[in-house]
Amino acid sequence: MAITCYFGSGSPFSWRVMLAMEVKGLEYKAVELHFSKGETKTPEHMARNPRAKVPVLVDGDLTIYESTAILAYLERAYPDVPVFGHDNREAAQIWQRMAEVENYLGQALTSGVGPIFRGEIKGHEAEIQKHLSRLESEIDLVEGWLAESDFVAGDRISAADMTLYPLLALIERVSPRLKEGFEVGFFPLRKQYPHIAGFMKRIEALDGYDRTYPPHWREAA
Ligand SMILES: N[C@@H](CCC(=O)N[C@@H](CS)C(=O)NCC(=O)O)C(=O)O
Repeated sequence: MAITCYFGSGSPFSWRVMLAMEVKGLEYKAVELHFSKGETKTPEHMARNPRAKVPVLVDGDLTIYESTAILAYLERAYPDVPVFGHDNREAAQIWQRMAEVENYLGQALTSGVGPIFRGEIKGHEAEIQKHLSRLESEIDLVEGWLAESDFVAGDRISAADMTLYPLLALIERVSPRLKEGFEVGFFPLRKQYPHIAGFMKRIEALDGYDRTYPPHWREAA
């Protein structure tokens, strides 16, 4: 087995890489690094990624980090099942959606939820609410995309879906906590957004989806 993926449970960046490998039908070894035990900060891991983050992919003598770069690498190295489209047009659409998801929805999620989980709410309520409202607008946009097609960049699954799904799953998981102190119009996610609900179900029906599911979410369930 040539590919090893170092991942963190619940890390949306790790999850997207694992989904891509499942869709591509690749064999890989998933090695979990526990954030709570400082396993991303060991000298061994920092030699793989000096930023002390996951995911990191090791394929033979290549070590690569940053999830988007990993997705692009997997596509070049293992093109049999494409996840970046079949022609220039599809590729452009997929990259556009990926960038939109990452730069707007992903950013709003990180900015809105980060301070809450770091216990940094006091004095920042208005700012957090602004990010959560921005997040809601982004979710509205995604619902519109999914009203038009089964996946976010057309009717075939792509890297854009693998980028989006783990963020939606995270939003769904953290929403009950967010709604304790903030106005969260996107709760419950699947009830408010039927097209997103259908999309999530399609991803969850993928072969190998279970292997990508964050282990500690399962334990907590
Ligand atoms: N831009 C990076 C983000 C990776 C990232 O932020 N990973 C987080 C987990 S979601 C991490 O490893 N944090 C290290 C830690 O919390 O110890 C990517 O796309 O791979």
